[in-house]
Amino acid sequence: MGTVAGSTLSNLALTLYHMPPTRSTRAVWLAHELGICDAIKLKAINVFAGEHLSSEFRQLNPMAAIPLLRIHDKRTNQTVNMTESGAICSFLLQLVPHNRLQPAQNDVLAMATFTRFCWFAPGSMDPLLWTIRRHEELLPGSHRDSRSAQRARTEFRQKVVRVLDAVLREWEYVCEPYFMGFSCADVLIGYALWWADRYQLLEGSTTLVAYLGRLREREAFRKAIARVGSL
Ligand SMILES: N[C@@H](CCC(=O)N[C@@H](CS)C(=O)NCC(=O)O)C(=O)O
Repeated sequence: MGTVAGSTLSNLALTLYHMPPTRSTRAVWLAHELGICDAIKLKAINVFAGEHLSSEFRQLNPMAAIPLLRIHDKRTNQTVNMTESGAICSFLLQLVPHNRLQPAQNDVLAMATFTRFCWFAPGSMDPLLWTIRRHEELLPGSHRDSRSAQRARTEFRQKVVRVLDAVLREWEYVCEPYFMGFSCADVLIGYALWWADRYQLLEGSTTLVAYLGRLREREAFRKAIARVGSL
């Protein structure tokens, strides 16, 4: 991933609609890891109170979901509304040239591993967790399907946990040994594991429990889950 051509941080006004513990936590966590959180205005939005359903917010994001990053280019006076927590993290990385949270572009195997695990979180973890959330917590009782939730639980334990456990049993972070150390992939996957832990999905893996414990101790993570405004 290169840097965003010519668009240095100082040319941009960034506003992130955020509420912990939703997926906007990924973007805030990464921003703290990159040391750029001061350059992003956090706008609290209470999804539990339905603020994301207002017509004002739907105009910004018709998906009625957070995170939403508003990117205003001061030079052209144009604004883009960016959604998708994974994409926002990828964009933030590009704002900080030579950051230490991603491999160099010409390091092919590291890049392949990094890209795979960055997509693994929103692609293979979030949908299972969202199915559990909908069928165990969000939908009205008569619309819940306990078999769908149960299937998602089984798939998470048998597939996701197995894949991550195999790497982290030997290594400290998910992209190792191709890229040594903590990376943006750990933010994306770590967030999903934090969510999965709420559903007791990590109970079979002392490796993943220990990994999540290490991530939760990071200062950037702790800052990301702190309350915003009155939320
Ligand atoms: N794929 C999107 C999903 C965003 C999403 O669904 N966010 C949830 C919070 S974790 C939300 O705002 N839900 C509001 C709702 O569904 O009513 C992403 O990764 O950013």
